[in-house]
Amino acid sequence: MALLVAVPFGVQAQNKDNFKGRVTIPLKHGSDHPGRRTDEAMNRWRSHGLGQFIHWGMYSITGGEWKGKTYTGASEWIRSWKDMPNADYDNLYKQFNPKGFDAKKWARMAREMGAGYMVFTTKHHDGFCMWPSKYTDYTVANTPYTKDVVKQVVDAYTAEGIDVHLYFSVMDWDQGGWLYQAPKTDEERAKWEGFKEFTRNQIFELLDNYPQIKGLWFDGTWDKSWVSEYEFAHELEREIRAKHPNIIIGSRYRPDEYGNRQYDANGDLLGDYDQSWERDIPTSIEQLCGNDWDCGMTIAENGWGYTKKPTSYVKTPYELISMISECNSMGGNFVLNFGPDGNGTMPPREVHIAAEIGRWMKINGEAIRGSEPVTDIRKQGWGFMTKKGDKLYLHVYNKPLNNVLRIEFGRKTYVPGAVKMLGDGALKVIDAGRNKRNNRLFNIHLPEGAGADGPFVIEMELVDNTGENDAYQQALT
Ligand code: FHN
Repeated sequence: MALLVAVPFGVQAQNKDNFKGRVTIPLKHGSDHPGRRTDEAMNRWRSHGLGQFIHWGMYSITGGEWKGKTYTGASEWIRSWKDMPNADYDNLYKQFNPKGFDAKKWARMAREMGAGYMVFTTKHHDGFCMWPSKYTDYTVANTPYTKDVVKQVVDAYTAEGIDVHLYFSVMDWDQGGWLYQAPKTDEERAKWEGFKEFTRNQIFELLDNYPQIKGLWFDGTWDKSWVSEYEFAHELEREIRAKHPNIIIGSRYRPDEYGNRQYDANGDLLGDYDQSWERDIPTSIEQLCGNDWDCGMTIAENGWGYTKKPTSYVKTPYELISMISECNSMGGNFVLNFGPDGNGTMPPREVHIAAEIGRWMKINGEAIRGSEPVTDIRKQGWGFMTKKGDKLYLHVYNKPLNNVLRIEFGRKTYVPGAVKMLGDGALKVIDAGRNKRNNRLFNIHLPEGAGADGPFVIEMELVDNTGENDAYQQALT
């Protein structure tokens, strides 16, 4: 039975680190579906395992530099830098004529990398629209390029079998109506109402123009102005879902009536998946409270748009591949961001990373795509686990020095059937007895050169052992 308690305005939600649903308070604008969506569209999203994010806009022209100075913040935020005059930024679109842009080439690269879906920035915080929106002049139609970028991306990726989700920033620095605080004066209220209508129109324009998209990826929803619009945002979400019933919308989109974002006041997820793991990976699956989630990751330390010279550490393919395994071992999708330059060209360092990930995914992708997390086998130090049906996948990142990999199964759970290395041959497994908990231990003997080429995956058939009766007779201690 629901326990009714009065919660003052401003009460914070139990967040993802806290216990979920300790008390239940009546919410008009809380989660619409506590628990995971299990329809076909959501099952498909969940099965992707790996996605691609692309940030492309007018900030890609500057690439983190202006008039010989380097901006050390996230390059797509350069307009907010003191050394970048707004007027200069706002006129960049007059130069936008990306001769190197070939959406089909990007889509092939993403497919080769093993991405099942992609997220594309239709409009970032600067308000520039990469599609010819009829609700503003600040669009690609008014650049020398003139052509609809979003359409080319949607068509090219869809043709490669890659699902497209459209990124849309609600915060819009170009529109005079955008506010950071809730409107206070009549004049502000009038402008704000106009802005809300503009936002609604643009979202429906995207749905009308590109009906084949699978999701909307909202951003820029953190300011008080939007957070106080829980009712409007909820109603808009209902309208979006009525128009596009299977659409996938993350937890960043709308708050509840107490101002909670991502999770409502009852600790239930606001949206179809947890979008709060940006550039971050949970330390345990328990933190996710059973929710779907994704991890959007930058290649550099931070910054999503093109950077001529990265001012921070650039992750290696090895590190990124390990994140793919790690996220999937906890049931999440890993979405790696790419930032093409103003000419539409992918930076060679990012092309290299995509190719290296693709090389790994070609051999090991079956341990990622459609995989599920493993919750009934103890996590072990050599890496991560995923599973699919009766197949267990051991993602090995820390190869034991003796070339013998140990796996421990709980008593009356499983024993290994056939074991092989993906992309290679069968492996010898030795029954290594039981430990004091009467759990079963098995030693997998690795070939000499295992790991020379990077992380590898072992596929193990799981054989049911629930009927096992024998147990080691313990001495009393
Ligand atoms: O401010 C943006 C940032 O530029 C980037 O677009 C990321 C992508 O998830 N979202 C915001 C920060 O959370």
